Formats: sequence, C-alpha cells, structure tokens
Amino acid sequence: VTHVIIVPVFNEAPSVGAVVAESRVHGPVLVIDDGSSDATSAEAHAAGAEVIRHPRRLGKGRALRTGFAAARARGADRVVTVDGDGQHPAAELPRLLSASDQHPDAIIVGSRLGGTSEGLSAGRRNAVRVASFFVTWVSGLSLADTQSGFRVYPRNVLDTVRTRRGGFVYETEVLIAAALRGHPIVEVPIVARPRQRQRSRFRPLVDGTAIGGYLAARTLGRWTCELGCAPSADAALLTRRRQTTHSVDDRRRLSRQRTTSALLATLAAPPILALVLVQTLADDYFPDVVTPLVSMLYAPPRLTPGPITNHTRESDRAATGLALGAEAAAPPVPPA
Ligand SMILES: Nc1nc2c(ncn2[C@@H]2O[C@H](COP(=O)(O)OP(=O)(O)O)[C@@H](O)[C@H]2O)c(=O)[nH]1
Ligand SMILES: [Mg+2]
Repeated sequence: VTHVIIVPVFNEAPSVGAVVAESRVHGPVLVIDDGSSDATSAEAHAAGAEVIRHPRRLGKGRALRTGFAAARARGADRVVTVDGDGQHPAAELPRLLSASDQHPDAIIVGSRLGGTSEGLSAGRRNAVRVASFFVTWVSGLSLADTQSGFRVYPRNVLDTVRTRRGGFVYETEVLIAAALRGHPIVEVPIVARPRQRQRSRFRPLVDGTAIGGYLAARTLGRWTCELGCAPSADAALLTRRRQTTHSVDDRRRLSRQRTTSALLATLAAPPILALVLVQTLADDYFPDVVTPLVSMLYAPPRLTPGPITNHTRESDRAATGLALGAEAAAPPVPPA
C-alpha cells in the first residue's frame, strides 16, 4: 500500500522545513503552499518536499483537495495529512499507518490527547466540545477530536465521499459524510506539541462561524428527519446503524433520552456559542462560567446513553464499524 504525506500550509516558513524533514522518513511529502507571502515554499523545497503552490490563499479545504488530487495522480492508495506548524509529531505517523492497515476502509484521526484539551484555550476547548456534540448528533459518531488535521484517508473515501466545504470546515464535513456512507472513523490518541508561532490561524469569528453554520444546517436537517417530515437517506443510514442488539424497549428509551438531550443542546446553542465566542476573543479577562455549562449540556454520554454491556459494545463495533472512543467511556445510566 503506497501513501503520500500532504502538508497544507499558509505562511509556515519557520516550521515547515522541520515538518518536511521529519515526515520524509515515513514517505514522500507534498507541501501545498496556499499562496504564502513568506519563504514557506523555499523552506519546504529545501527540506526535500515537492511543492505545489496556489497563486493566492484559497483556504485549508481547497489546499487539501489540491493535495488529494496530486496524490491520486501519483497512484497513492492513501493520503496522510499533517499540519505545517509542527504540532503533529511525525514519530506518531507509523501508529496512524498501522491503524490504517488494520482498518483499510477507515479514516484514521490522530486525536490530541485528553480529548483536545491539551494546549487549547478554554474557549477553543469549549467550541470543540460543542462541535463534537453536534457531529455525534448528526452522524452517530462519537469522537473526541473532530478538528484534528492529523489523519489518514484511504483512497476509496476520497473517491466516493463528496465534499463541498472549504477552509477549516472541510475536516468536519468529511467525517460526517464518510460516516454516513458507512466508513469507520478510528481515533488514535497522539500527543500534540505546542505550535511555534504564537497564534492559531483559526479565526474564531470567521472560521468558527463557518463550522457553526455548517453544523447548524446539518442539525436542522437531523431535526426534520427526527420529526418525521422528510426521511432522508442519511436518517435511514443512521437508524440502521443504531439497530444493534438492544431490545425494542431499550431502544425506545435510549432514543427518547437522546432526543431530549439533543433538544436542550440545540436550544441552548445560540446563547452558549455567543458566550464561547466572547470567551475565545477575550480569553484571560473572562471568568470561566462557560465551561461548566458546556460540560453539563454537551457531555458526549448524553447522546450515547447506556446501559451498554461490553458484549453489546463489541457487537456494535462489529455491526457499525464505529470507533467507540467516547462511548466506551460513558457511564452506564442507572435503571429508571
Ligand atoms: N492551505 C492553507 N492552510 C492553512 C490555512 N490556514 C491555516 N492553514 C494550515 O492549517 C494547519 C492548522 O492551522 P493552525 O493555525 O495550526 O490551527 P490549529 O492548530 O488548529 O489552531 C497549519 O498547517 C496551517 O498552516 C489556509 O488558509 N490555507
Ligand atoms: Mg496547529
């Protein structure tokens, strides 16, 4: 199985050389320079990468697509994506690839240890948790880190899963789209390093709103099918996926719990996200009243209530191919 490592970058001259050098040990590296105005291309090239350059900044999603097309043209069976800021240690790459060997049909996600909490500000962490909650609600996936850019994509996922979104939305969109097509998503915990430059390129207002808008649209779609108005193909897939080994009564009860949690979470989302945004923009000046609210309303077990025995978990896994990371950690719900 051949792979190509692609690195989408915008103005990462200080770090991209080291990223290329350490990644090259594990395979050919293709850097997509998204119209950088610094020496990114030159640094990447000097370190031994092939470089494709966009004439101007088109966003991370477009850069990834350029990379995927180039990897496909080079006959790659799978594509590894690594951020150019040095946060993803190449030493973890063999673990991601071996997970991909075991699950050839899955997207492998290098999940930042501790469910994205390490090295993230409270605001960013809350935003990721709210996003992950709605990703679970619309797709049935329970993942700790839906925003990690350290991944392995099998070629058949790239060939069959249609995506339209750009920027930082791509990574959320592709997970949901792939899961609804029945591709497993497998998380491999990794330890992320601190970034070298001080600020994230993620702009809370612009990029956060784009992801929020995308998830809001999907959530709306999910509610329409929940209310029975427009049973979509997605809903059918999701329902089939849930028909595991629970009894009918159990399934009804679990589904009621899930719906109530999702309803609360949906209604609370606009004010909570406004608070999260203020918290992100004004980081240290804001007493953290938001985290407890987010913990209460957006805890992953609220969408994946038990009781789930180990036996059921195993058969769930077999039946759905889902990575059950967060689900496995869910405490069993006491009998009613
Ligand atoms: N191609 C491209 N890459 C970008 C853009 N913005 C950020 N990136 C890259 O996406 C990766 C993740 O960005 P980063 O700022 O580290 O985000 P964070 O670590 O999630 O806060 C880095 O490799 C960036 O260079 C962009 O507009 N275009
Ligand atoms: Mg980063």
